[in-house]
Order: sequence, then C-alpha cells, then structure tokens
Amino acid sequence: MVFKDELAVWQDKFVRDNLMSDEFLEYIQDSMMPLEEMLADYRCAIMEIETKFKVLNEQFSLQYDRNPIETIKSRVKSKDGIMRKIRRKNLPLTLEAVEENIYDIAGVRVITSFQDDIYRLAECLLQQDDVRLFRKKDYIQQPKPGGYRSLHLIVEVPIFLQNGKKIMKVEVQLRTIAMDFWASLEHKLRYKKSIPEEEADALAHDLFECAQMSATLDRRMEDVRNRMTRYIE
Ligand code: 0O2
Repeated sequence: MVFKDELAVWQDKFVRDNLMSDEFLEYIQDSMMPLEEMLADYRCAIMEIETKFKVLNEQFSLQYDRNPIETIKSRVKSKDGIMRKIRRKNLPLTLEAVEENIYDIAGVRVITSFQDDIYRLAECLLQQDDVRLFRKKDYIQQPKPGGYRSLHLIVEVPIFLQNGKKIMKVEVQLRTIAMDFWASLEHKLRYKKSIPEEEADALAHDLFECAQMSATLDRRMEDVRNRMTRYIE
C-alpha cells in the first residue's frame, strides 16, 4: 500500500513538474500491486465458497427434488469501501491490518426460498473439514432493531496458490428471498441522505412493520410447503 509520506514527496514533484510522468505512474502501479494481489486472493476464496454452495445445491436437488438456493451474489469489497472501513475502525494503513481486521472483503450472499434451508446449508458448509467458523451472527433468531434479518457467517477457507496455501476469510450472508427484498430496500434508505428527518423516521417505522410481515410470510410459506410435502410422492 502507498505510504503517506513517500506519496506526498511524489505528489509535490508531480505538482512541481506539472506533468504525470511515466515514473510517477509506474510508482503508483507498483505500490498498488500488493493490494491488487490481495484482492485477487479474496476473489479465489469467493470461488471456493461459491463452488461449495453450488455442489450442495446440486446434491439437495436430487435428495429433496427442489433447489434450496435461488441465487448466489458475490462481490469483493471496493477499494473505496475498504478505505472507509479502515477509517471507521481506525486501522493502520497496512495490508496485514486489513486482512486481520476486515472480515467482509470477500462477500458471498446466498438467497434461499425457505428459512430452514438457510440453517441446513450453513450446517453442511460448516461440516466440511476445510472450512472453519470464525464468527457467527444470527440476525434471524435475533433481528437487528431496525428489522434486519439474515444469518451471517465469517468462515475461513484455504486457497491453493502457486507458492502454497493461504487461509482466507469470507463473509457469508444467508437469507430468504423475503429477507433479501427487505434488506435491499432498507439499504437504499440508509444512503438517501436528502430525506427529511421526520420522513426518514416514518419510513424506518414502516420498514420495521414490513420486516415483521416478511418474517410472518417466511414462517407461513415454510408451513405451507411442509403440509404440501406430505402429499408429494
Ligand atoms: P454493504 O454496503 O452491504 O457492504 P464488521 O464486519 O464486524 O466490521 P458489522 O457491522 O459488525 O461489521 O457486521 P454485520 O453486522 O455482520 O453486518 C455487515 C453487513 O451486513 C453490512 O455490510 C450489510 O451488508 C449487512 N447488514 C447488517 N445490518 C444491516 C441492516 O440493518 N440493513 C441492511 N440492509 N443490511 C445490513 P456493510 O459493510 O454495512 O454494507
């Protein structure tokens, strides 16, 4: 990562020379290389976890005659997002500090139709002997005050590189379609800074009620499915 003092010297030079020299561009590229390599490792870790879920989905579909996973959405946190988290957590500007303290650089979101599939998939993932649970937050059993529900796992998984094995952390968020629908809209509200305070409060209140309705919907859909499966040969 670029060291602040050294960068300042180069920035001075850039301003003095009033040109973007090849030397300066090369320096920036070289400085970014370790960060790019780290992000590539996280992309590999995402591939590992995604494959595990795809395999489970395939196996479940044979066993239960339906696919428990609706979609998998993955992302590597943007550099901007990483910088904001470094600032929020007041971390030193080193790759080691980032890897040790930021757990959601690699994110895999698994969307299911039914709530019980979330726990079944989580259990199957955590049973695998190359996966280690680092942290678990069950916002389904204990929703956040605003109504947010999802199961969050931070898992450690190995990736195998040219020069050996590296253990990577991946944040896995498991949620139903209803939970995801709610979270997507609520997420938008958080970024709309222009909404007047009174209206923002009213929206948060309505969203809380919607979260309760979506929890009820999840329970009833699961119940209907259970009653139906009794009659399926
Ligand atoms: P984004 O833009 O989705 O990436 P930590 O990782 O420990 O530093 P924290 O807050 O303890 O941070 O992690 P937690 O509670 O497990 O939640 C992190 C992520 O869960 C968030 O990432 C969101 O994706 C999601 N999340 C948590 N709470 C809410 C919520 O109330 N509403 C919605 N819509 N999503 C939520 P980011 O980085 O905050 O945002």
